[in-house]
Amino acid sequence: PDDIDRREQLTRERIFPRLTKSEAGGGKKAEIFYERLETEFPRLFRTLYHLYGNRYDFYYHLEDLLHRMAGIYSERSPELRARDLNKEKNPDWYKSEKMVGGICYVDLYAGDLKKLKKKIPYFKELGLTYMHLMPFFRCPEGESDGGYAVSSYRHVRKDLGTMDDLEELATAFHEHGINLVVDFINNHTSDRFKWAEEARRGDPDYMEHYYMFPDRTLPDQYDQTLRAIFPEVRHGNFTRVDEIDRWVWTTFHSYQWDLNYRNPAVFNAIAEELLVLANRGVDVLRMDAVAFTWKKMGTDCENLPEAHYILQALNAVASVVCPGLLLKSEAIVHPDEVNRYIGSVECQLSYNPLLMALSWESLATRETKLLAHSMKHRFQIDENCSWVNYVRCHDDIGWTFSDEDAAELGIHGNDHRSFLNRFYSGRFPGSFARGVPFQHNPENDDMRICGSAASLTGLEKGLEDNSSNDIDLSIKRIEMMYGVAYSIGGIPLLYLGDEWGVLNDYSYLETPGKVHDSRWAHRPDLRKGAKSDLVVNDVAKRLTAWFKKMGAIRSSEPVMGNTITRFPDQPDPHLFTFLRGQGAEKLLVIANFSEFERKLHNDWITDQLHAVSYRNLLNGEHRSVHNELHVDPYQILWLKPV
Ligand code: OTU
Repeated sequence: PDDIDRREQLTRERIFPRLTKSEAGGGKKAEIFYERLETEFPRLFRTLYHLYGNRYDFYYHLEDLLHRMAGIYSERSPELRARDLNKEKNPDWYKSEKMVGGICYVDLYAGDLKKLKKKIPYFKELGLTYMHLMPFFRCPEGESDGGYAVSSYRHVRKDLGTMDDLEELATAFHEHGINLVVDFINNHTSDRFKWAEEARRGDPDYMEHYYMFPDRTLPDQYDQTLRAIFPEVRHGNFTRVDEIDRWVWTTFHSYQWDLNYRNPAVFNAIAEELLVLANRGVDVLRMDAVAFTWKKMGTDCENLPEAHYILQALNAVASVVCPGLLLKSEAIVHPDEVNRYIGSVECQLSYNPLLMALSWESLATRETKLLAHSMKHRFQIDENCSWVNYVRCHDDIGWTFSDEDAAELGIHGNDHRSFLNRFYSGRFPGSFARGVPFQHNPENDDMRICGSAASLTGLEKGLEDNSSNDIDLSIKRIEMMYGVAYSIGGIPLLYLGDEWGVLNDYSYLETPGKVHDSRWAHRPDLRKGAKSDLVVNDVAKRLTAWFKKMGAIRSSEPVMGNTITRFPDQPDPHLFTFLRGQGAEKLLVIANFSEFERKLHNDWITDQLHAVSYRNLLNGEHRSVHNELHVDPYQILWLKPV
């Protein structure tokens, strides 16, 4: 056997006898734990060995981790263990057509966790079975990066409720067939997290939980090759901690301290937080900022191999203690890198930032070639994994398409980004968008775009100009873009508020702690629901009906679930088309990204569907293939052979 096999075997022989049945809950319960551990140990050992095998205390930390896993497993409720078993028996559950996602802020959407529970009937009307609640954990008062600076995973922010409320909500969600999705922000903690507080007091063990430097020598060297994530906020990636005379690594804001994963104690501590949280009833953890967890001098410290090992090790840990739990990666980086986080032993789910960005790109150019070309060779992922397809979310839109893909079509990546930024910030002649620039970097003129779906698709401008035609086009753009996300394959994600066509909220400009972060333009207070000042009644009615319809159709069409997606060549430059399924179970989606009526030749449609008549599921229209198919401006068709 090669070296690593032997080391794994020896480690097993040495450590396993030191674990007891009783610490894993005893009896049959413990047996299940140890069976899973037997199966998953090889990959757990290998990933941790890659990360920490050269540390003098590797075996100590490995044993410590296994004890913690057993202990937390012993506390896992019978209900959640039954849920695990059920999901193990139906490993494709998240690929089902029944999966429809929604996201919202607990405070901005409902007020608190208890009130959010009352929204379940509405979620069900929309067909939602996957609810992502934005971070609701304890965080510093004042600025907290919208909750992404966590001060404790064991406490809910006071005004939002308690951990018991969270558990109650999870149980209620489960009773109604809804999976609970929660953020796990493990690249950094807030500077008020217990570990950071101890570090600031000078405790050497906790100082090693973070990257600390006595002076600027190393920080200056690192800074040479690091990207500025929030260049409008500050320069450099390090923050001074006066109390201990140190510089700490802070990729994002100065109050978000990056965790030092070179220290195995950090891995164990984070794994414990993850498992304890999972025991509250979370079904999916959205792994925040996965690209940044490992640092290496001379690199941009993004997407390093060790960042993958960390996720793989966490995946292995979860698969022993709470195998029902899925990890979803949030990697808003180059598409090659996005896809590397996806795998059944890493993250089973991933945001699809490329589909998101290129949908907006096509909407601006009215041409779908970059979208179609990119999807053709990048959409296909591990068959055990699934995309989460979104149009808008709480973050900015970054143009993270591949320059190589663009160049193949004669598009210059950076010039094109600059065009898109001008288009979506409303500075390009004829633009319908009312977006807000985000993190403009004067050094390279880079920026990202904020704004609600409605404002970015022209509703805000249409209302300003009092143009019912423009208002109508905006609604159609929203319907069409979400229509793609709902049908392309994977879990669609509705950013709640978009189903009312909520406009940009400019009140952040008068709010201390928000004024420098234009992402608040698309994070409005939605507690008044469709009666909010940012919502136009008729628009909301039309859009809500559309989302309910899409949810219902999707959930009842197995072809929308666990089937393949293909992107056959298609002649019209304004249409984006794809084909779901195989054999008799097929669906052809045609989306018009332009305000021009398009015609599609029947031969092409027959070639795809192998049928002479078909029905558009979205409006019930039957057609026979004997003349050209007319596609209205911004129309989307879900065509099923009949
Ligand atoms: C994530 O996003 C979150 O989604 C943001 O809301 C947080 O502010 C941030 O992490 C820090 O926790 O910079 O603008 O390239 O784009 O991880 C969004 C990846 C972000 C980053 C992404 C990050």
